[in-house]
Amino acid sequence: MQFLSFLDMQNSKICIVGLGYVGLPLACLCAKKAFTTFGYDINNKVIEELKKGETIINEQSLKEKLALVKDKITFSSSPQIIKEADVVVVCVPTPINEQYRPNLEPLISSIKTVKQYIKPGALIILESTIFPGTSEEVVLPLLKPLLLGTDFYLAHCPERIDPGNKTWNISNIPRVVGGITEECSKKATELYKLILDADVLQLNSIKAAEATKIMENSFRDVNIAFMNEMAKSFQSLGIDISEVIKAASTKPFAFMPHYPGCGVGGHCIPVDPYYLIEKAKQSGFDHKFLALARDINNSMPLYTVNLIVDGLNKAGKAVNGSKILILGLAYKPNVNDMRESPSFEIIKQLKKKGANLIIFDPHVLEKSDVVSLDEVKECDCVVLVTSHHDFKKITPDVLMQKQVRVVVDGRNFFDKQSIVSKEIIYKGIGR
Ligand code: SAJ
Repeated sequence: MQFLSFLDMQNSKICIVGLGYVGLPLACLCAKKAFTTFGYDINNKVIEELKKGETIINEQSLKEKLALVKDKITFSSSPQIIKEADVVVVCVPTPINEQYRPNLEPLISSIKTVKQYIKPGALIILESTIFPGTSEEVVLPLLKPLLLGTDFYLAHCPERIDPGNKTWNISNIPRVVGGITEECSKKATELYKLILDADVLQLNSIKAAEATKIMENSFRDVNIAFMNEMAKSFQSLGIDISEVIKAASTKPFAFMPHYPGCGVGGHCIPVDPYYLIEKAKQSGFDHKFLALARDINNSMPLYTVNLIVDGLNKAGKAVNGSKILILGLAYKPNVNDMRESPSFEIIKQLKKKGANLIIFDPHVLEKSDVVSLDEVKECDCVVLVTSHHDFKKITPDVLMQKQVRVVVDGRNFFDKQSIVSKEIIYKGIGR
């Protein structure tokens, strides 16, 4: 297959394997850029909804993009559709299991399917987050006896989707690409330069591309852990960490604010470091720092529960029997994604202590006990887990009306002074 040129764009066909929060935006973008675009997913329900121009992904901008191009994408749950494609982009989940070990099953089964139907000479691109070495040690062997450079080409372009981000989207986020061979790298780089309106950096190896995403997200995890440890320290010293972060941020260089919280959720940040930790172990290196950061971040839900215990005790109450309103199930603001959300551990621990819980997340009403805060007439304690914009309307007066005694602010979201001024006990994370 010749390198893709702009003229070839309309002739080349792209199949996206896995139509979740990574694959679906990519399929929409390819269709918008006039590629003949196929969308394949094993979940027939997902396919049926997409054929109607609907998606369970609760992101307005994606829904709008899908509505514009839905008739330009051929959606199917039959892998036969892969046969048509000159390019196959694999965007399937790579979660971790209970023991924090990478679960490559979805990737492995996808590759086996792709192998069965791949068009000779097609370019296979992996966007799923994988540990350095996965492409060469796991994916390549699965594609045997197909011949690299004849039957297929293989490259990795780590996904950088940030659901809900209004500034950075799949089209304008710069990307990095690495292939098994120079030719693989060039083909994949050429492709992304055609699809994206952003810089595309071609790396010298596929391992470098695999390591890039892991570094990006491990960087974020350790910085969050740093702030979580500072928060614990400042809480004991009576220092307001929010004020100190704001102060440190006035330094115009060499400081990058991150924020303490009741836990680190999502499908990337709390997951990706484990990929490197596990892989490095195999080569005899122990990522003490990454592992420590993970332990610190994993300790935050319990730290938050202890703040709830202390706050209620200060109000002369026990958790047992207290009415506690949990605000937020999603792992980050203004989305409905609950993966790895700290809310679940907090809820589990409070239930164990006999709390009477009311759960409310305006973005996850199907898992909420109430559909509006108006339904909550009174409660002893309010715990904010997710800083949804909707919660801005919870003023100290609203708290007073509901006879709230304690506020535990898991994201340092509320105005502490205004709450304290109403003689409501306030516990933040490091403030
Ligand atoms: N969190 C903190 N403190 C912080 C930042 C985040 O506790 O300072 C928590 C959030 O509450 C959440 C979790 O960490 O529970 C993850 O938050 P996130 O903002 O990192 O959100 P994600 O998981 O959607 O991260 C994505 C990542 N993008 C990709 O992997 C392609 C990440 O690399 C981005 O940095 C991040 O979006 C972003 O910047 O928004």
